[in-house]
Amino acid sequence: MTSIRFGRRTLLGATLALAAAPAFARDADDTDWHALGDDVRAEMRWAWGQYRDRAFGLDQIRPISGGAECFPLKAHHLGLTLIEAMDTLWVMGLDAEFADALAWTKTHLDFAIDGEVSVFETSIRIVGGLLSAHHACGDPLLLAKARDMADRLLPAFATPTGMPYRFVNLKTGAVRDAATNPAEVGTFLPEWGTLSRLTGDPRYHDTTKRAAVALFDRRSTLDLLADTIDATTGRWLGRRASVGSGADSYYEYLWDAWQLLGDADCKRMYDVCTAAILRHQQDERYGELWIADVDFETGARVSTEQDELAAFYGGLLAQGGAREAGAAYTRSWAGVQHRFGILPESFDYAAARPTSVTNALRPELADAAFNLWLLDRAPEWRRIGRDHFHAMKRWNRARYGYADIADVTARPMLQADHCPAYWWSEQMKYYYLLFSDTPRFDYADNYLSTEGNVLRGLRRPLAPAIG
Ligand code: IFL
Repeated sequence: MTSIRFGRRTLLGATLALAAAPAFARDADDTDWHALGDDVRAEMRWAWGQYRDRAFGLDQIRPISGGAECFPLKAHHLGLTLIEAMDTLWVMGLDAEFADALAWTKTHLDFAIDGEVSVFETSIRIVGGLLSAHHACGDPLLLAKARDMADRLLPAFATPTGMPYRFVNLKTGAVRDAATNPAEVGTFLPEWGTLSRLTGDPRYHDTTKRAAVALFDRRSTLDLLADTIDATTGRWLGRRASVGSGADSYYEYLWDAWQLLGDADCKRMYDVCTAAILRHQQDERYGELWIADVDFETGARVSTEQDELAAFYGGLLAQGGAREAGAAYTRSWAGVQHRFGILPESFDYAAARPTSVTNALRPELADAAFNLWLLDRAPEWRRIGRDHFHAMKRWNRARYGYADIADVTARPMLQADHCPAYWWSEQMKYYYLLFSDTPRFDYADNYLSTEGNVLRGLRRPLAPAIG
């Protein structure tokens, strides 16, 4: 893998940029990290209390009005927040709250609904959430429910290429939408490989690996993937190579299949894709590293806009061995955080301005900071996570929970009445693990999915509070 080198001019640029950054970016590290971890736990407990009182068993609470909304089905609740929250509650030692969620899941969870869901979203959130809760407490019913859901998603993979349709009906198995993207083709193996390991049924692993390989086999001569593809014909429908929306977790899961399942094919595919991304997409400006969108066949730059979703990518690069590039990319995003407080949904690094000013309560920068910290324990990553948490507490906290931001450039920031269920599974867990040094987590040997679900590394207490 290649890594970037900084010249004198860019180093000078970086120094000037640092000098212009707000004072808190350079604070000496006098933070009481464990007290901060306690604060994260207290916020989780408070938000859970709001959800329990107003929306228990519903998919997502509306944090400003106290109402609720459905997701991933359109007109039926599956208790998504509860499923996403479970392993976070567990790792925080919120055992009574975990027990409530578990009891609801065992009594009420039913997937035999005549409605369609996104295969990708439902897998990372529901299959993954149930598997991580199973990892926490060992209850066999959680595994059975995860398997039931995977069985309902399986018909989507019955295409000539093995790449899945985007939507499937949970009851009838009817499928829709063959025009898909790398993330929705290849973000399955860690959860589905775990399912195969736990059930002894190889279909889950084999089906989802076939899909990931089918996409890789269609890479360009530059070893780049484009952003849209037809799952039935295998023909590319777009030309843009990106690490942002629609592509991001494809690369993450190639690495993760190696990390969690020891899959050497996936490691090789990850290395090939990453070498190409670093060769063709790195763009160094003003002492910052960005990953440009390029044409997948020519390598020509097509955009200097970055999705906020790509902010996770520095953590992945570092995990995969490109530590210097991963750290530099994460610092670029941290600079945007220092400037706006909360990252805008997309940002043009050449123009140094947001191209979308919303933020859907996103976890990606905290995710990268956590992964970098796991690798080297450098305090700078904890400080990025701390600033992310403090800004969230300041701007996203609403009457009944945490809310999206409609405009990160407004002061005060404008909130939106939405709390995505990933909030319960992702940043709250990343912050807590980053600050608390909890004995419930194995910091040396662990695996967190793209949704923050812990599939390896939960440590059960000697005398479990939960049976
Ligand atoms: O569902 C979340 C997950 O991290 C993902 N994409 C986006 C969501 C969070 O922003 O893979």
